[in-house]
Amino acid sequence: MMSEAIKIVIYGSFATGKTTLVERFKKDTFDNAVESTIGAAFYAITLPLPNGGSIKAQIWDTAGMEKFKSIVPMYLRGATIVIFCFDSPKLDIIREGIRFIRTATDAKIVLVQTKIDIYRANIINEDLTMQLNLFLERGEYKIFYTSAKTGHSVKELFDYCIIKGNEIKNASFVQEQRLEIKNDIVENSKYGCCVIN
Ligand SMILES: Nc1nc2c(ncn2[C@@H]2O[C@H](COP(=O)(O)OP(=O)(O)OP(=O)(O)O)[C@@H](O)[C@H]2O)c(=O)[nH]1
Ligand SMILES: [Mg+2]
Repeated sequence: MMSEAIKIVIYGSFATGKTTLVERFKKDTFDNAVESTIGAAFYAITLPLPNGGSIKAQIWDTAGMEKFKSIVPMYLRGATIVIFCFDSPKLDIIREGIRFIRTATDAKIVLVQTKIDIYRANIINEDLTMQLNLFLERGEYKIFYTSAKTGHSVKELFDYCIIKGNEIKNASFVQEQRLEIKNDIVENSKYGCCVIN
């Protein structure tokens, strides 16, 4: 319906695996010694659809280093989807991250616990798992558990984000069209009223 690319922003603390995740999706590679991101990196993605069409996405991979924190909101603005990455599933880190994202955008937030190949073994604390699940249900957050090392759930994550982002964008486009038509009707009826008087 729309040709404009959807904007997806990857957000998360230093070394949580944001760049490695998008590199796995884009190039199907895994780099043990990837360099820390400076500012942000940009990826253009085209997702082919089974019906022959395609969806274009702009993916912004932001820097997690503390010194870049002040410029991250600039990238978050105008996003349709924010992929929020964390490696350790601590509730206070997740809450704080969501608060930070919300200062810049009301985009849909998709949570991603990265490095599941190493962190899975650490989630033996049942209390923490229960608290996290409750929090996710209440906030209706979608969560993916990924490993860029093994490739686990990486394609599923990006496919979901691109397709969902496209749906959200199309829905808001239809909403805007409706508003424009409504405003036109109001304007015309005002004009008609003046002519009669
Ligand atoms: N075992 C394992 N290591 C990973 C995984 N994803 C990333 N890493 C490693 O974690 C380190 C940090 O990865 P990056 O992708 O640079 O993290 P980042 O979030 O982009 O970091 P900044 O750009 O500094 O914010 C690298 O050494 C990666 O190889 C994973 O799924 N499994
Ligand atoms: Mg990076």
